[in-house]
Amino acid sequence: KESQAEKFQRQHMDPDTSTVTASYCNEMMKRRNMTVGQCKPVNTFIHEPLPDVQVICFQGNVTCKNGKPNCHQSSSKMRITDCRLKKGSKYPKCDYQTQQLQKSIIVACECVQYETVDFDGSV
Ligand code: PAP
Repeated sequence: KESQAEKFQRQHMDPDTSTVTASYCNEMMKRRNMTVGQCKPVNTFIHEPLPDVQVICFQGNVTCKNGKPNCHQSSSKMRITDCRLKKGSKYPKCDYQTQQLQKSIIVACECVQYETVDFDGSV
């Protein structure tokens, strides 16, 4: 079974893409299996090396949106792409708006290896 850390990487990690096109989210949301059964409404991809994302678990501690205490905010800005389902898009045709941003990100971390398990937002 897919671990929480593996799920985080599938849903949020894309280190090798530097420039995204308008169709990026439509392609990536499908390729990473986030359009199965329903269109995942909002998702962020991170274009930074995995180790640079994992060390966020040792950076500023913040409260998660769900009230848990295990979230961390990156001390530097990261290259990210926000994917947002367009109004009127109907499953199974998942049509996304693609927006490239540079923001500090917030992730949840768990376990002794301090693995990133949840993308909590960007600020
Ligand atoms: P997301 O990363 O876009 O939020 P989502 O699949 O909603 O994707 O969440 C990833 C996992 O992190 C969820 O667990 P699951 O895969 O077993 O369903 C979610 O419950 C979990 N999660 C959310 N917030 C936290 C948190 N603060 N600490 C640990 N796990 C969390």
